Amino acid sequence: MILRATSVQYVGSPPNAAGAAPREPAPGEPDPATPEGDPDACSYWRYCAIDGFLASCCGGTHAACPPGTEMSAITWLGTCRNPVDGKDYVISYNDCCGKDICGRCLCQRNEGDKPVYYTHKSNDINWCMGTQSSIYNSTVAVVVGVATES
Ligand code: ABN
Repeated sequence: MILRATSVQYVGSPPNAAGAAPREPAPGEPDPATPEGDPDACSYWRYCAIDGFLASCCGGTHAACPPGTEMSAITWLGTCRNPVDGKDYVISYNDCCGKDICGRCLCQRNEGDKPVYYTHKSNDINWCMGTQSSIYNSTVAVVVGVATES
């Protein structure tokens, strides 16, 4: 004898049905609406090696300095993994210079950071050098390339 189910009744929402409310992301799992993360949050993937105030909280974006500041050309580089594609990217942490310290969204993640006596490997340095003003305001995180070796 062949039995065929012709209909199923669910109590509450059927699993994975169109229109069903999406489930909450598990701890550590990216939010499906913003899988890359939130550029205003210190946990954002590009900030893995940052030490500074997030420019995105200070009138700029994660990649653009706040109006009225100048981006330093001399910077500190880090390597961070993008959770969306699993690739490692070289990130340039340019300081934004020329306006008083922002004071919002201090973010210290420090991956790969070395003591200041290894100047070129330290993020604990005011990189507002060669800029019109040496006054530090905030920091951006610009992707400059894909890391090919570890
Ligand atoms: N690179 C950010 C920063 C600025 C001043 C002092 C320490 C760190």
